Amino acid sequence: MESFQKYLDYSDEVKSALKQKKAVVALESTIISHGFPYPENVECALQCEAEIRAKGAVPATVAIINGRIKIGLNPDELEYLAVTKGIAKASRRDIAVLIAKKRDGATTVAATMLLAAMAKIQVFATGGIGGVHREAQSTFDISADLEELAATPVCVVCAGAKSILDLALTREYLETAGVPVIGYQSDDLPCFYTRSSGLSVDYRIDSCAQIAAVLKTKKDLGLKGGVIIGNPIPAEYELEPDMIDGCIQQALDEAKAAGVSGKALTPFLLARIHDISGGKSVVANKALVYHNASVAAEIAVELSKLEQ
Ligand code: PSU
Ligand code: MN
Repeated sequence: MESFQKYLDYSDEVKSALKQKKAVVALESTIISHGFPYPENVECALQCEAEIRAKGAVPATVAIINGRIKIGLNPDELEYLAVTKGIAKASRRDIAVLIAKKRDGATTVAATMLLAAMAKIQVFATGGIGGVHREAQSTFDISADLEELAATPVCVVCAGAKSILDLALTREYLETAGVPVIGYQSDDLPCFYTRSSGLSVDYRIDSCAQIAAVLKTKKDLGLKGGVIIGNPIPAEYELEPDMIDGCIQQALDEAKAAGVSGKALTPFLLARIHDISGGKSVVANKALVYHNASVAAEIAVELSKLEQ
């Protein structure tokens, strides 16, 4: 047994699925504790799990609770992460400290990828990834999610990234890091609330079976690093670009005026966009996350067929 396994607690459902090489999809928990207001956060977490089950896969929401790495949470644990104030936002750098101090942590994309890889889970669904922030040329604010994508072999199904980031620089970073950016039924990199960022993806792939074939090939070749699947928000939920861009700009201006930086910046912007948009951002955010969960489950099911 690898030395890290003693830190991991698997839910019974996830443990038996992994043993039988059945499809499993990881989900992050920062989105629960810091990405949505209550009660939408717990509603979203439960519905993501339902979407994954509906496609015949098993959900594994990842978090750190009382110093234990949880791979698969029960509804009480989801509720705990949703209602408890002050749960740490846990990225790669925080994991060992939180565990040694027996604390709780809501895992970001970076931390969820790395813990999913320890658990041998290859597919992960989220809303949007972190990236290179606007004005990173002077602030150096580049999400640890990108470093993790460079290093850790997990496929991240997302709706691209929000334009709180500099998406063109994020794209350049991913190219340098050797991370394939694949559009699912899309030629363009999605922009979270809207279907296109105006930037292209590296490859468009229209079927989950074909995406699974890419993942299998990459694994067989021993290539390090992740894969991004950009899955655009369903058209009926897409927000009007000028409206949402205005909200994002206002949130960015407020963050600057208030001097918010570091790990607090992304949660601050998400909460402000929610308020400024009068809740419209949350409706769109839920819809795109559910779609990502569903597509991720289809990819995981196809991948499990290739690995039987
Ligand atoms: N983007 C979103 N919603 C989120 C996040 C990003 O639209 O909830 C969260 C994810 O957990 C992501 C993290 O990994 O924020 C990135 O934070 P930072 O920019 O501080 O690295
Ligand atoms: Mn940052």
